[in-house]
Amino acid sequence: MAAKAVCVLRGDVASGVVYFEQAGSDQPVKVTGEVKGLTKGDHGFHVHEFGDGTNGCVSAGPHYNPFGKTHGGPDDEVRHVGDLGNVTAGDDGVAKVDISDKLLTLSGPHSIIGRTLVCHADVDDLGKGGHELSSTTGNAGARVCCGVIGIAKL
Ligand SMILES: [Cu+2]
Ligand SMILES: [Zn+2]
Repeated sequence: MAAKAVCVLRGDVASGVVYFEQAGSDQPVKVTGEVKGLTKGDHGFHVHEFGDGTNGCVSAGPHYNPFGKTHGGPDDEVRHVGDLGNVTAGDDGVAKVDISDKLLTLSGPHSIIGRTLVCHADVDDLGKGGHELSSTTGNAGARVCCGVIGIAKL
């Protein structure tokens, strides 16, 4: 069953709109859109566990990790479901998002709908940075914008 979702990211300076699309429950999820107001370079990009914005992006909790894995990059065998790696902003502060991910899903018990998409201030080291936070967050720093992933019209 096809499904579509949308996320409006908001922050003090950064913002964006990101779309999710899945042709069927066993198909990859296409993630497209853009985030603007970023510093030039790479920014960690993840689905976090909770759709809770009561304390800004902080109350979104940790990376969505229903299988109890270690943090990694999107192409790694061992990763959080929410680990989408980095998006890259150009001189204009805009990052184009164009990701296809085989672990995300928009249906079933591990659906990401109702959870929060977060873009970070710093680069996600994909678990390989040697920092104490590498294995949990990729040491990606502050949460510059975020939004709850909601059901969109097909
Ligand atoms: Cu994150
Ligand atoms: Zn992670």
